[in-house]
Amino acid sequence: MKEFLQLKAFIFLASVVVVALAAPESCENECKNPGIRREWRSLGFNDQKAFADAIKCSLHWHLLSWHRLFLNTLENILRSECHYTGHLPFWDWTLGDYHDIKHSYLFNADPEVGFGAFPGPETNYTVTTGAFRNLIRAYPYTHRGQRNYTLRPFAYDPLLQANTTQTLEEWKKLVTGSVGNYTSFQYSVDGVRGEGVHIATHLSIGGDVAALSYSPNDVIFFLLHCQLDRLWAAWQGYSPQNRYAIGGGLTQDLLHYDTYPVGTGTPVTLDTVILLSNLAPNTKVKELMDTKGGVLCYEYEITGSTYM
Ligand SMILES: [Cu+2]
Repeated sequence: MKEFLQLKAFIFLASVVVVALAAPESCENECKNPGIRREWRSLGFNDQKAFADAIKCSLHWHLLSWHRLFLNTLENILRSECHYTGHLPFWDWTLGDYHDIKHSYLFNADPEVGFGAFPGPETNYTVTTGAFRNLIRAYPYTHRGQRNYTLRPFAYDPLLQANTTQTLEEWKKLVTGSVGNYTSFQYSVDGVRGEGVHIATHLSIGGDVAALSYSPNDVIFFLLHCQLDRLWAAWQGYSPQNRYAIGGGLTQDLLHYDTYPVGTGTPVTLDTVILLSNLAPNTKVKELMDTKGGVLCYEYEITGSTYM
């Protein structure tokens, strides 16, 4: 039961991602030249290395938020503090990776641009290869990053495979479903019991990125969440009814989770103010509804799963 409550809390925090998008308040400028967020594979070695180097530079920042503002803030930090001239990359698992996530392109041992091969019990699932192998994570105790891939991470349904959520077919279902109903969309992305692509991806990779309160310890977190941000943007673009749809509540009801999977209590509206500690100005949800408007100015590279 405790584990399930943790999972629910995990889903809640994750849900803040979609609800809690923020952007700085000054946005009178038009977004004429949006930054392009690219799929990792299309970056090429030099740009991959530039990202890896910038991430290593930036990681003295300790951030624990999971939302569009968070990613935008990180992107700004990489560019302003770490001499990074690119934009955040995303990981499009529908490009075939889902057949074998454990051996997918990103998780390779290259010392400069690899995210590290999946480790085994001999290192206690500590990632010992890849560009980020030497990063020490301070939370919740001093350690090197861990991962433990589990194809079937759901205790309540031992046969359910996480990668069934990562197919192109599932992606299209999410983008084209829930028209005009944000709550239903987020519900589908998370799943009531973590069976949606968002939570399933976290849980199957395992280790740090599967942890409720410190999943950003693993750099793959950022590429994973860019992909989810891209999914949301695709859904927003699919129908005019989706564009400014928002929903859910500010309070999580764990006792009636199935009834209120996206929160209850004070409803989240376009005027809800998102707080990101003091890392970014307080921002209203409506300033985050357009990746090329408000305080945001980026778009996603077109890939095989772009479906709008
Ligand atoms: Cu997440």
